[in-house]
Amino acid sequence: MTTPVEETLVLIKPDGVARNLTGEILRRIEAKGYQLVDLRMVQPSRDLLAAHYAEHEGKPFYEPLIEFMESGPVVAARVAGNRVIEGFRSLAGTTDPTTAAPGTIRGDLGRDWGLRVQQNLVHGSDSPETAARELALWFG
Ligand code: RTP
Ligand code: MG
Repeated sequence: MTTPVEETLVLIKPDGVARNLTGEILRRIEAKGYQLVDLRMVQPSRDLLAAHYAEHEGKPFYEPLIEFMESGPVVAARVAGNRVIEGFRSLAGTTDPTTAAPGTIRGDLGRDWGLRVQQNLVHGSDSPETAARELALWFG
């Protein structure tokens, strides 16, 4: 079985940065064996977020999601590894941190204090096409 080396875009969302979890999240990525190829802290513009989340435009959670993502700095990482696109999403856990499995970033570190589902600490690209598009957006 081949294990293609891929790159993915990981974002540490404003809740992760505000809660001082940047180091813990990057530690988990590195501990898995993935490479941090590039890293930057960004205060994302609405235009960048609209492009990033274009697939969700018109959905009920779109506006709250954009507002949340604008609410503070985000750490963007270009991460490389064998099947890292799927692998990072597995490391992150399911979208809703309330039900994400223990051992995952969202399951271990996500909160269940009535906070909104978008406050789920991280983003990871979901396909090679998405990864290429998103890496171009965040890293040019
Ligand atoms: P991500 O894109 O952030 O890696 O997360 P994902 O694939 O697991 O989730 P996706 O369906 O792409 O949704 C993108 C982000 O929108 C927020 N969301 N809120 N029902 C809701 O209120 C809702 N659904 C999704 C989350 O922040 C999710 O990560
Ligand atoms: Mg997604």
